[in-house]
Amino acid sequence: MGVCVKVALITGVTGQDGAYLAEFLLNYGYTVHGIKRRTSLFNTDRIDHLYEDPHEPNPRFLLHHGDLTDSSSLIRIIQHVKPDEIYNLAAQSHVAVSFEEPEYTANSDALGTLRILEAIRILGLEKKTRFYQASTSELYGLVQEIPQNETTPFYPRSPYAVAKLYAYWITVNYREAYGIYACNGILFNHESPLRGETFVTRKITRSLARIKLGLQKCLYIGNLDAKRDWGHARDYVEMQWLMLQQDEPEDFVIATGVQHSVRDFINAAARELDMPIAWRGSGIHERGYDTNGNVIVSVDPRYFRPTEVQSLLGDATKARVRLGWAPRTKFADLVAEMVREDLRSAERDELVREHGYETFAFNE
Ligand code: NDP
Ligand code: GDR
Repeated sequence: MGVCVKVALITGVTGQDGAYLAEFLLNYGYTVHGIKRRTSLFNTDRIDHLYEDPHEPNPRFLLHHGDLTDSSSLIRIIQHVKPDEIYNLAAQSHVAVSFEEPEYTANSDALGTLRILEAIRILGLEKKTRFYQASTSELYGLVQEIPQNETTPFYPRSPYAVAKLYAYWITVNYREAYGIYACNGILFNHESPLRGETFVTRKITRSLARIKLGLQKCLYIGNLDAKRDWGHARDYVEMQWLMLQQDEPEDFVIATGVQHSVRDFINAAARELDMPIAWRGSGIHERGYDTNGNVIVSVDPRYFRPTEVQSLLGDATKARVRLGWAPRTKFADLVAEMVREDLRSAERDELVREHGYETFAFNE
């Protein structure tokens, strides 16, 4: 692509969106810096293909250790990198986990955003550095309008969503108070083969692929009737970039405008695997059976949330009209791609097992 001398800093570069965005920006000619957490095992699987040996001259992809809960690391990195654009994608992003770790979620997702905005200010980068905040459709929570757009009232329903509500408003406030070019992308659910294994879509495609090959017996699932507007992460990271290329900073909803239930997703993935499911029972007794009468899907109330977001459907008209953006990937293609990739990795595990080695996979 075209010649670009811009420098971007991505927090959460080791996550699903971080990986797609880093690849997108590198293809565009950016120098990309990423912040990763110190972990006891390597956590760079999603970006290993982008790795450049830092000993080589002029690497364009560089990683730094840092954490959203640690101002010192954020200030030091931002001072060193002096980025033209910061994409704040890092977060404790699992809604169910946020009920178990509410304080940590608030620290990283709410205060972490403030720490970055303050670093921009402390370092005098208000006029240089543009800031993207990964806001979320979870802000709408207990939905008060269908579909949801930029003016729909918020009603967060989890510690995660409440933390993200703070992050949303502190981004707006620093834009208005200090003239920072700061935007919220209110993104609806977006998935991919790189999606974390405990989010519902990936859990479904991974489990059904493993069940198909006899590596797992059953998919234990929570609320089958929850409805989401699911898009592809690859399409959505383009919008994150586009939002920072405008004359004036604004907030945008990004969504497909099409809604499916968790049950629809399971049925679609099972169809891809030629493994039709017959449903019987209801509520916590609902089960899905294969053609031999084996239970392969079972509702487990352990996965219910104390407060649930039952239904989300986005209206991305503003992004379409103002930025010329439209999602490219259809629901069926998203499901097919995720199933295909998870079947490949299940086949790898099957091979390993055939050669006498044990494989182990968490079933969460
Ligand atoms: P992931 O969970 O895949 O990635 C989150 C990233 O944040 C990982 O790199 C993770 O590191 C990092 N991280 C977590 N906590 C910290 C911390 N304290 N300090 C530094 N880094 C941290 O999320 P996604 O890529 O799916 O989402 C990206 C962002 O967009 C998140 O903020 C999410 O809340 C938001 N969002 C996501 C949507 C979606 O549908 N995917 C929709 C709307 C918003 P590690 O790899 O070490 O765990
Ligand atoms: P969500 O995504 O909470 O929308 O947050 P998730 O895939 O976790 O849940 C979607 C819906 O499926 C229901 N569900 C289950 N969810 C999980 N994880 N595991 C299950 O077994 C299960 N069974 C049913 C959930 O109750 C829910 O209704 C995601 C994250 O990426 C956030 O960071 C992001 O902000 C929002 O999407 C938009």
